[in-house]
Amino acid sequence: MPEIDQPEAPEPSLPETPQTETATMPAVEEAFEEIDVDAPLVGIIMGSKSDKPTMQKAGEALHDAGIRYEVRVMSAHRDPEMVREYCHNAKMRGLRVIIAGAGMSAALPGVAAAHTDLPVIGVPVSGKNLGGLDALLSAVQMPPGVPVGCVAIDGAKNAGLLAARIINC
Ligand code: RP5
Repeated sequence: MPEIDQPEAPEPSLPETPQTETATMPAVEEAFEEIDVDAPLVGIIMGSKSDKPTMQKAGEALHDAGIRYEVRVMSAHRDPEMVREYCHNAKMRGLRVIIAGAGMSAALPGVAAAHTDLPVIGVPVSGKNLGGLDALLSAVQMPPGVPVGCVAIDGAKNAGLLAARIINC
């Protein structure tokens, strides 16, 4: 095929950037650097590593809903200071919901709710004794003023789905 001579295109001229815009760019970049777009929206906490197989279902539900989450092991009784600090800072860090799972009458959901005004969803984890009834009562029978939403014993999947609904409201 014969080559067709193209008329030489004129050099594209860049629009002049106003001085003010150039001057403010570093400030804008700095502001954007401070926004962590990957920050988690849900904190999944649990009283022991032994709760992980049960609590994993909450993470799977959030993953399927496209909601970022983080997972931490902290016991209301063994690490009370860590729980206090985590829940106290949760809202400021951008978390919107806390899912707290614990077995026995470990009280993690209630202790979490005592240190944050974020919605706390309790997951009673079944243990070797009492089939999880102890954990269920410790989450569901909270005294007035310290609300904990409680799903079924080992109901971590519903906790994840409920957290997703709260976030998508
Ligand atoms: C609770 O005690 C935990 O949430 C766990 O379900 C239960 C037993 O903990 P481990 O002895 O397995 O660490 O605090």
